[in-house]
Amino acid sequence: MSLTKKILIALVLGVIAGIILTFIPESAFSLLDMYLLTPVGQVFINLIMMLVVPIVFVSIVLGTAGLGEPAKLGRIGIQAISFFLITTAIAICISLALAFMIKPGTEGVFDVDAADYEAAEAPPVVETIVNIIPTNPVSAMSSGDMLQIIAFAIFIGIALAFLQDKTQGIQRLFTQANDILMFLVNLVMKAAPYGAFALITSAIGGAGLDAIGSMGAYMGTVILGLFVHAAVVYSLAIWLLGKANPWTFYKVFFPAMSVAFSTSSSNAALPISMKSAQENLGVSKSISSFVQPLGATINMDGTAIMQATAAVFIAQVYAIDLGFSEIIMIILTATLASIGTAGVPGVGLIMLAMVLSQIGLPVEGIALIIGIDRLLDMLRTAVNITGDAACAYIISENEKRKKTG
Ligand code: DAS
Repeated sequence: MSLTKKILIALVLGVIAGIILTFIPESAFSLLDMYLLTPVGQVFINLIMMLVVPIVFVSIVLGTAGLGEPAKLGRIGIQAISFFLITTAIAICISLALAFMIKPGTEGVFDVDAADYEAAEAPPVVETIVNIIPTNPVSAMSSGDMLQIIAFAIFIGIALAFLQDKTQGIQRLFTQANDILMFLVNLVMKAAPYGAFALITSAIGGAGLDAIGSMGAYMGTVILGLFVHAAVVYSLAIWLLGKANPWTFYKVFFPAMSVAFSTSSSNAALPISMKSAQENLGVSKSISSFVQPLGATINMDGTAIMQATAAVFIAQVYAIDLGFSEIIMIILTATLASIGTAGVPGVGLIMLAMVLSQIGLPVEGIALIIGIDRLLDMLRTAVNITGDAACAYIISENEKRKKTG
C-alpha cells in the first residue's frame, strides 16, 4: 500500500478516534493524551524537525550554486517573491469576501466579557527583515532561525557558483550530504501514518465537539477560504502559469500536505515537500531547494486567510464596523504578518495580535478562537506549503520550456 493511502487511512481513523474520545471523561482523555498520543506525535515531529536545519542549509547551498549565474538567481527570486505576494493578497481578499458574506461573528453567542488574551510580543517586521543577515551563522542554525540560515546558505551558494572550479570537492560533499538527508527523510516518513493518527486524534479529542460546534461558523469560513484558495487559485496558477496538470500536482503532493497537516509546521513538512517536488513533480533540485525553504519561511497564504477571517470575525463579535481603510489595513498587515510567521505550530495566532492591534480591534478577541485554532492550524499549514510547492513547480516548468525553446 502506498504511503499516501496509509496516511489517508491513519487520518480518517484519527478523526473517528478523536470524535469517540470526546465522549470519555476529560481526565481519562488527558491521561491517554499525555502518555500516548502526544508522545507518539512528538517523536514523529522531532524526527522530522531533526532534519529541517541540515536540509534547508544543504539544499539552499546546492540550489543557489546550481542556479549558476546570479542573474538566474535574481530572476528565480523575483518570480518566487512576486508569486508569494500576489497569492497572499488574493488569499486575503477571498477570506475577507467570505467573512463579510457569511458573517461568522454574528452567528452564536460569544462571552466577550470573559475573553482575555495576553498577546506575545510579535517581532516588528522591519526588525525581522534587518535581522535576516546573521551575525553568527552557527547560532542561527542552533536556534533554528530559518531566515538567517537561508541568507547564509545563499551567500555560500553564490560563492560556490563563482568558485566552481576550485570548490568541486565541497560541492560533492554537499551533494552527498543531500543524498544522505533525503534517505533519512524516506526512513522517517515510514512513521508518518502513526504520527498523523496520534496528532489528529489528540487535536480533535482535545478541542472537544462543543468548542468545534460553537465556533462552527468561524471554522467553516476559514476552511472554505482555505479550500477555495488551494483548489481554485493554486490549480488555476498551475494550469495557466505552469501549463501543467493540477490533478497530477495534488496527487503526488498529498503525503507532504498530510505531514504539514499532522505537524502544523511548514518547517517540519519541508523535507518531504522538497522530496515530493523533486522526485515526483520533476521540479529541478536547484529551484526546489531555493524556492520551497524560502516559501516555508515567508509565504503563508493559509495563515493570511485565518488572520483576515479572524479580524472580521472579531470585529463582528464586538460589533465594530470595518471601513474601507480598515480593510486595506487588514490586507497589508495580514500580508506582512504572514511573512513574519515562522513555519512552526501556532505562530500565526501570535502574529494575529499584530493585525488586530494595527486596525484597532480588541486583541483579547483572540481568546474566542484559541480553543479550536490547533485544528485550523493543521489545515492552513497544509495550504501554506502547497503554495510554496506550486510556485516552485510553475517556475521549474517555465524554466524547462525556456531551455527547450
Ligand atoms: N503553523 C504555521 C506553519 O507552520 C502557520 C501558522 O501558525 O499559521 O505554517
